[in-house]
Amino acid sequence: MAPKVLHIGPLTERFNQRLADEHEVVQLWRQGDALAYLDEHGGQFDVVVTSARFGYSAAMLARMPNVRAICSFGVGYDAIAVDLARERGIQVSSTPDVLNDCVADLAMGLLIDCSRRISAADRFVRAGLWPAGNFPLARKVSGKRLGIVGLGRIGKDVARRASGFDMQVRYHNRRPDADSSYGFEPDLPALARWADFLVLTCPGGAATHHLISAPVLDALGPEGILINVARGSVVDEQALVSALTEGRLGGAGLDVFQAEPSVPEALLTLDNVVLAPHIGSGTLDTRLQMEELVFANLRAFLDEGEVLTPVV
Ligand code: 8YV
Repeated sequence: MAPKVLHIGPLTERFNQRLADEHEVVQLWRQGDALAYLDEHGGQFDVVVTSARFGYSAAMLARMPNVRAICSFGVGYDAIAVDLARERGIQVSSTPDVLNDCVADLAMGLLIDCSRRISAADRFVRAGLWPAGNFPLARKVSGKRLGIVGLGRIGKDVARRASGFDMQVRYHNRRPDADSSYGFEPDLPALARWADFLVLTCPGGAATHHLISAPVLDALGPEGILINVARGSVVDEQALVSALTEGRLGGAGLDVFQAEPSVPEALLTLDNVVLAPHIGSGTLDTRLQMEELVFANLRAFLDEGEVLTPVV
């Protein structure tokens, strides 16, 4: 019998169609109440296809006794019940590396935008304010100090880009990275105090929940800029809003939020904040590579019994 695939949430039309053409698929989002559907039919499925956005909960997994692999679109797996999957010997794959460039590019874009105030300047020109006076002076990027929280694959690509801007780089990880020559800072507030820009590229999940809280934001200070291309959960969003509205933090470039797609109302009116709707990996080029990697993982699992890029 052909293996049965449960597709959790819609991706692009092309992806959905390709999956349905190549495999025997049920699209969960079309089945009404998801858990009620799985109570009745969960036992039929061998493989799950999901994404970083839709995830795959423990409640779903508990209703699916025969699942053997979970193939996810996206590098982050904080929304997937990986501990339970591991306990049950279920393989989990994500799509690492293929999106590093785009996420690192966006981090640099947000950093430059916040510092040089490109979005604010654009609003200024569109509002017809230029004839009435010059746009206020902004702050230089090149040669500044960059603190990276989470020097993993994406963090290293941010650091590499920053070297082209003659920036000094230090980082904070749980442990020093033996392969890296950048300065390791075990004390996160100390890194924030040193840095002009603090860029977050660490994974989401329980281990990094609200890692960036009021003391770290205060250490970054009224001239410091926070860039988050990681997960909304890494930042205490209320503390961030307070720091920004009270002028205790210089600015922020945010691609991710605590309760996407909701963005705190207070951020919408702040001119020193650049907001993006979780577009880190969102280019045609990268999304296609992510798609190919999901299909390659699925194929490898079905043909050889092993996914190619397992989550560790
Ligand atoms: C999402 C992401 O995967 O890769 C990740 O972890 O957050 C993004 O690339 C994308 O929005 C699709 O869910």
